[in-house]
Amino acid sequence: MKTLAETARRVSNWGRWGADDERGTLNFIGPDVVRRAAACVRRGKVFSLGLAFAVDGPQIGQGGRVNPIHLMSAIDGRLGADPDAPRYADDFITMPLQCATQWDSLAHVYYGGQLYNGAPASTIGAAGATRNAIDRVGSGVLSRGVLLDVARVRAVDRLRPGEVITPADLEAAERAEGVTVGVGDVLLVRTGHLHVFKVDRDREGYMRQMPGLGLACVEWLHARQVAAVATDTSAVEVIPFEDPTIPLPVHALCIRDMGLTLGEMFDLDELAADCAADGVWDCLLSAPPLRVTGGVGSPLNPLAAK
Ligand code: UVW
Repeated sequence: MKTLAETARRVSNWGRWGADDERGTLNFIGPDVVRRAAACVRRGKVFSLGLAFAVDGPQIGQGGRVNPIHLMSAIDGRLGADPDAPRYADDFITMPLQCATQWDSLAHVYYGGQLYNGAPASTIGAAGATRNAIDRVGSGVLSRGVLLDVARVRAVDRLRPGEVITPADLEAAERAEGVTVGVGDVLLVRTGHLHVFKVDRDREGYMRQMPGLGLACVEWLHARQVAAVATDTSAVEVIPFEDPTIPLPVHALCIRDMGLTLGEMFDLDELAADCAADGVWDCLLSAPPLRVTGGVGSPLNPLAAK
C-alpha cells in the first residue's frame, strides 16, 4: 500500500477523537447535526432503502457470501393443552452480515497490520473484532442524508461497470440538485447499477463489476467531513479498480485511515424519484446497524424521511 501512503496521511483521522475512539467519522454527528436532520422532515413521507433479506438476494457465493437461509423453528406452536389458546410461529435466519444492504464496520478492511486508529489486526479473531466492531456505533447513524444522483446528472439510467465517479461528478450533482454536502451528513450516491440486479435479475453482472467512487473522492469526503457514505452497489468504489495492482483502495483509505463507515447495496431508487419530483434532495436518515457484538458489519433497513 506504499502508493496510498501520501493520501492516507492526508485523510487520516487517527487520534482526532481520542486514542480509544472506535466510531470514526460518525463522531461528526452531534446534536446540531441531528436537529438539522430532523428539520428535513416536512411531508412525513418515509422510504425504505433496504433490499429484502431473501434467498433470491444478490449474492453469487463469492468469498463465501451467500443469500439468507430463513427457516421456521415453530409453526402452529402451542402454549398449553387448550386447543383454542393462542398459537405462535418462530423463525431464524442464517446469513452473512454482508449479504445485502449493510454497513461495513471500521474493522471490515485494514492493511499494514493495523485497523482504524492503530488497533492491531490481531484484535480480529474467530469470535469477531474486539476493536472497531459494528456494536461500537451505538447511537451513531441518525443524521441528514443527502442524495447525489450521479446517474440522473449524467442523464443515464445507470452508470456502466467500471465507470469512475469523481469529485467533479459529486459537485455537478450538488449544483444540479441545489444541495451541499456538509459536516455530519450521510452521503448517498446513486449510480443506477442496482437495476442490473433488480430489473435485469443479473446477479453476476451486479456483483462482479460496478461503477463507483474513484480514489480522488476520498480526499473530497475527508474535506466535507461526511459521517458516512452509502451507494446502491455492493462495494461503494469502482470495480475493476483504477489501478489493478491496488485492490479496494477506497475501502482501505476510508475505513482504516479516515474511520469512515461505508454503506452498500442501499436501494435509492424510490427516494431518488421522489427527490426529482419535489426538488428536495436531503432527508432525515435513520440507519442504525444491529448491535452484533464483535461484528465487522451489519445488515439493516435504512429509512429516509422527508
Ligand atoms: C469486500 O469486498 C472485502 O468488501 P465489501 O463487501 O465491503 O465491498
